[in-house]
Amino acid sequence: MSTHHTACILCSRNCGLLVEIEDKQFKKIRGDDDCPSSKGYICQKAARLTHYQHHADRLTHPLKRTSDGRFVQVSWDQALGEIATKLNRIKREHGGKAFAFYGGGGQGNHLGGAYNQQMLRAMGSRYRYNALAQEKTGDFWVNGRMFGSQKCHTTEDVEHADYLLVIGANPFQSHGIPNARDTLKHFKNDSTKTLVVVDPRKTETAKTADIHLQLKPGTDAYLMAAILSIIVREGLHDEAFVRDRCHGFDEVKAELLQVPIEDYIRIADVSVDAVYEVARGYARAARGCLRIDLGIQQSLNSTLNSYLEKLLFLVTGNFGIQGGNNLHAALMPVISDSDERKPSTVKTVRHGMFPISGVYPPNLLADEIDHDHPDRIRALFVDSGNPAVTIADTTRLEAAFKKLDLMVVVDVAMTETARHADYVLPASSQYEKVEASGFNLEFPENYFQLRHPLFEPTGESLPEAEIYTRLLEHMGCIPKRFPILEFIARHEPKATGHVLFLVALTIKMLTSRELQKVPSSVLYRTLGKAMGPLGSAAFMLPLSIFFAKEHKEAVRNAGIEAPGWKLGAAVFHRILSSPQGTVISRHTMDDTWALIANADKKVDLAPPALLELLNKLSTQQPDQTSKRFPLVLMAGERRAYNANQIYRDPKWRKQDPHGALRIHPDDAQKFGVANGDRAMCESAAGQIEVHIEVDELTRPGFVTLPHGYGMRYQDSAPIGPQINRLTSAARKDPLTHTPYHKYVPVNLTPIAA
Ligand SMILES: Nc1nc2c(c(=O)[nH]1)N[C@H]1C(S)=C(S)[C@@H](COP(=O)(O)OP(=O)(O)OC[C@H]3O[C@@H](n4cnc5c(=O)[nH]c(N)nc54)[C@H](O)[C@@H]3O)O[C@H]1N2
Ligand SMILES: Nc1nc2c(c(=O)[nH]1)N[C@H]1C(S)=C(S)[C@@H](COP(=O)(O)OP(=O)(O)OC[C@H]3O[C@@H](n4cnc5c(=O)[nH]c(N)nc54)[C@H](O)[C@@H]3O)O[C@H]1N2
Ligand code: SF4
Ligand SMILES: [Mo]
Repeated sequence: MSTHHTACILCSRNCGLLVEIEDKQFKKIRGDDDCPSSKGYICQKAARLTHYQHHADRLTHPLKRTSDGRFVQVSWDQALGEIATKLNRIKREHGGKAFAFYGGGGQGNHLGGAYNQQMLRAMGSRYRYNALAQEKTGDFWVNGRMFGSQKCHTTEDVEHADYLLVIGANPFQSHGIPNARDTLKHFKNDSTKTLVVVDPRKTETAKTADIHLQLKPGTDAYLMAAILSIIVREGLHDEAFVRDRCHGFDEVKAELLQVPIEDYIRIADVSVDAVYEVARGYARAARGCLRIDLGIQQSLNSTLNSYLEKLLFLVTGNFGIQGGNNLHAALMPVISDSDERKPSTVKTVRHGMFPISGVYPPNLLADEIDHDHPDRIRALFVDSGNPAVTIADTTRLEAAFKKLDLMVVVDVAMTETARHADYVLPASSQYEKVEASGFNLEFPENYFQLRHPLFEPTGESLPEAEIYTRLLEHMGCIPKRFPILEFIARHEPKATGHVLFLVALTIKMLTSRELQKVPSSVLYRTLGKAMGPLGSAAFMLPLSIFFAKEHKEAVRNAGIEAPGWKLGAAVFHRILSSPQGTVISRHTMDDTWALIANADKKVDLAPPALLELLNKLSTQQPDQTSKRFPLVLMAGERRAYNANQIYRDPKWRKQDPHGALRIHPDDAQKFGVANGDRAMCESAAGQIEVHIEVDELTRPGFVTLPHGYGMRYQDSAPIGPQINRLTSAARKDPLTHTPYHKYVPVNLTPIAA
């Protein structure tokens, strides 16, 4: 039996864990008090991680699909050799645009991203599709317009807030904020703190709130516009803040003064008095904080919602303060900047869509594969994602997969997506290799945790660093050996802070444009070799150097000391030697302003495209139900026993085995269904069978199905709802193409027992 530091990989919080292992198994899993961010906290899901590490659908060998549709076991050399030949041929005959990559990292595995992104560069393609463009790209696009870069990502200092407004998020179940349940309890028990929840369902979070605005689904833009209008009309905005720190307040104010407050509140169908109380309470709070998530990002007006949400904390001056919303530093960039106004922007062939933060919307993937243009997508890599279940319109996507010349899936498990692939490549699990999460979105302190391997790899599985480096070798994109660099990496004394290696590396890279496309693999095959089991993290040396250069003072404030340029190497070594996680920068509140990308360090409150969206709100149709589809389905609710597509064995669940459809008692009566009944749920895109759970907490007219079901375990039928058979790729935000997963008009018919 041995004890190790590691982390949970089930959501973006990545809580630190202390685990006891024996016989290649987790024996005990608990929260790690030494983890600087979670400090011992965990939720009930982490204790079940054995169901991720060991299950019957783990991949153990590379697989190839034969002409009769079966998978046969092949050697790594055969699989990678054949894939390399096919990729090189596709590139030669059709150019890089024929290649697309999906995924690249889940909730806890972002090291692999440094390796798989090289595939795009090697193929000469920009088409990286990712789940972030199913949720957060509206937010990123707005950040680009307001702060000057899509990399300027906002975070919330919930812990220190005295007034917390939660809109369209259920942190009790989904987390996303530090130690969510403890933090919410804190709000409940402290009479000086106020919690407001805006949600059509009385969620676990809403139950702890002082005020719950149980609005009509899809009407948040009206509600937020009304709140903002009250604030400016009553002069509750922060005059000095909008004058000194922002541009464009007068234009926004003029627009907000046009808002018909009471009409908009009526559309949201909540109490007028309560809305005034919230507007005044939040604006007057010393430390007002806003937490939002999918409830507004995956519903009607999602890009506008992202704008209004930011206006709320900006016009009230709840930005750049303790207990407010802030920007943050990041060591490993999960979000990049790809302003579509740059001439170098590559648009998709069929829809002419540009990337946001470097990623293209999953909603368009099927269309971009399945069309007649010679530049269509012909080869697809999927890594760390299960799009066959998680992208809108499953049925359409399955048909599109059949049109591909080559489909490769890199995963730890036989997924619904892998079943469509030509080659399935087994990755070692996140506890069998060195791993890390890039979701370190914290301010003023920033953390990083490099998890060390706990178990031997399952079967012949390999870490992504090895899979992609070998594939690039087969493709002829990288030599197998770097004798000089390997020698220096092995023999350079620690005291020089890697300077000899870095000089030699720079000279080598300058001599070859081909090598510049695959820098992570070069580092992996050189410095990585000298790092033993942590070798895949070698590419973090240059990242640490950039980080230390940009945030010198904050790094020193975190207690990391080294002279001059050696500070970066010191960050790198602090990370390598802290498997429990470590603080890497400690900022001052004022650093928020330095993180703004606009040259004058001010925020643009009135980007024309966003003002126009606000202006057009009055012409929108706020209710998109119809006689045929009278209910609004939230397709994808976070519950106690779902965790994206990470747990596959249904035995991990202690409740809700069917992933029931929750429906208000009045609706249950109206539609002739009762607890435990089966019913057919139908949308314009498709239909699925569901189990009924009558639920007083939801709003009449609003029904919910959980996210994270629909997997086939050991070739079973899908377990629980495949919700994306009900969603349509065409129901989406017009600008960003993010889906309206939380607003799917449906009908329900009972199935006779
Ligand atoms: N248990 C669990 N936790 C998870 C995950 C998981 O699968 N399971 N997944 C993780 C991931 S990838 C993500 S992105 C996050 C998402 O985390 P959240 O966004 O917090 O989770 P959801 O349950 O999808 O939606 C949040 C809330 O939006 C509400 N909502 C629906 N429609 C509307 C609306 O029109 N307006 C408003 N104001 N609210 C609305 C729902 O009732 C719900 O309570 O969760 C993460 N955490
Ligand atoms: N209708 C509807 N659809 C939704 C949502 C919704 O609310 N409603 N939510 C959306 C959101 S917010 C998200 S984030 C997505 C999530 O959807 P996906 O990104 O498709 O799902 P994940 O669970 O993140 O996928 C993780 C995959 O990575 C694999 N994996 C685990 N560890 C490793 C590893 O170390 N290496 C490799 N190579 N693979 C590994 C797992 O086996 C799994 O197949 O779903 C989206 N889809
Ligand atoms: S699921 Fe999220 S909140 Fe729960 S233990 Fe894991 S990382 Fe922490
Ligand atoms: Mo997500």
